[in-house]
Amino acid sequence: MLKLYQFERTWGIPNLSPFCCKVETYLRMANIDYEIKPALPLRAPKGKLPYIEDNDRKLGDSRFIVPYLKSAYHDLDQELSEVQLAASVAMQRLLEEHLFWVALYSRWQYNDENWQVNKQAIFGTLPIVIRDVIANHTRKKIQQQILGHGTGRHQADEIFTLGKQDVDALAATLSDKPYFLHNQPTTLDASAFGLLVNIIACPIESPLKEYSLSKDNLVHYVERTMHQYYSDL
Ligand SMILES: N[C@@H](CCC(=O)N[C@@H](CS)C(=O)NCC(=O)O)C(=O)O
Repeated sequence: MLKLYQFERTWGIPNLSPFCCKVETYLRMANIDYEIKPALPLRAPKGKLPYIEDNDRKLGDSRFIVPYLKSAYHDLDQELSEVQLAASVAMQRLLEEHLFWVALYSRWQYNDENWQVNKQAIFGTLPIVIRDVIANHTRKKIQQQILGHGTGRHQADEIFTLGKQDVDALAATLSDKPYFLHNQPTTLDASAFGLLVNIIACPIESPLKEYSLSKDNLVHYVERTMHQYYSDL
């Protein structure tokens, strides 16, 4: 059976990584059997989670895993037009390459309260003697990545202004539809749910979360998807 390597579940959401959550949600939406292997990124083929193992194949990065699932199992996007497919790619990039960084900033850099909550969720099970060393080392590394991406070069209010623009774009695109592009879930829904549940339904407080909670359609979308695909959690 296909194995999905991802972080341990926490916070009552499928995964604290939007990308792990995206892949697991795709698997569930497409009715593909899988087994979860809790993991840390150390052994991942690209040093990041998620990755999968299937038929002696190891594959990292949701942007390669999902196309593999589409061709080997079930393509959730098969009924989309070329224009819808293009919109799907563009919106996934907004989520995963832009809004993601604002969410990451909220957890790892914005304030100490959030950092403590994040630290406990990710490193809480490590032996106490090494916990702080590893957590602080990882925090520095992630903050360097946020700086390298460019997001970390702005002030907090500017970063959240950028994030709110993405949230507006998502809320307007979803509008009052059940899914982003079609009358059935597609890859974009797996990606959008993966990040939105991580902003709206996790205990990381920020202007980004506050603003997202003001968008009723996004909040209901997250609740519906949780209910429909993760009633076991
Ligand atoms: N583009 C990758 C991103 C994966 C990613 O950034 N994973 C993060 C967790 S959200 C990770 O494993 N980070 C560990 C690290 O940077 O050391 C995907 O789509 O899967």
